[in-house]
Amino acid sequence: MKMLKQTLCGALLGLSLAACGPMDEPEQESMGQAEAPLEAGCVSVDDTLMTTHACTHSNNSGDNVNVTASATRIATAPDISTTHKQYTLSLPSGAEGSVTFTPGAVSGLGVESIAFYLTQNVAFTVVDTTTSATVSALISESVAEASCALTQARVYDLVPGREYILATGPATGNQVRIVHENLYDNRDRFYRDQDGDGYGTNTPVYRYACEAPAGYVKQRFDCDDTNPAIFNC
Ligand SMILES: [Ca+2]
Ligand SMILES: [Ca+2]
Repeated sequence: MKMLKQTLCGALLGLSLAACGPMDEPEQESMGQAEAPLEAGCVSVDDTLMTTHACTHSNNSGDNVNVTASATRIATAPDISTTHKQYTLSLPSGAEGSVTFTPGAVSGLGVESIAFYLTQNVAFTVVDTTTSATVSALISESVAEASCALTQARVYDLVPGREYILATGPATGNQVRIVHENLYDNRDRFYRDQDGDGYGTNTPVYRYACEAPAGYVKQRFDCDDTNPAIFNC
């Protein structure tokens, strides 16, 4: 499926965060996987520009919002849907706490892949308030970014406009911080490296915020991708 390509500052970290927003680009093929909310083969968001972006918010005190989480899983729990924020959740002592989250429509695909970054490896449950069902995480992993307190990532496919309850904890210190990112907002470009010299062709393939697919690299400028002795040209 051909789609209008959109990227965000995740791929353009030189821009100020205040300027974060989608930018139209020419149509591109996207490995035939653009239909899927979480693209096939996307198994990790560690070591991606999106994680770096989330850490930027985590480290910027001006992006921090303090929230007292609800002691019960209710739809009236405090909302943490605003983007480009870090939410510091105060949890009930020794117990879990709940907040609510409603994803915005960004991709136009009817489902949005949302990454929740956490500062602790604690229980994290997402409940759909429409169906009362618990939503399964598609990615649940540790992430490592220098000078960043975010150590965990959980990725879910969620319906835009629908309210979800996020229940987390208990946590050390009765506090956990959360930064959320929309994977579609953080599309990144990779280049096919057929000859394995570490340099790809100059034609980008866009993916949601994921690690590079097998056979693709982030470095382009291979003018002969059939000869590993020729690269950076
Ligand atoms: Ca190459
Ligand atoms: Ca080459």
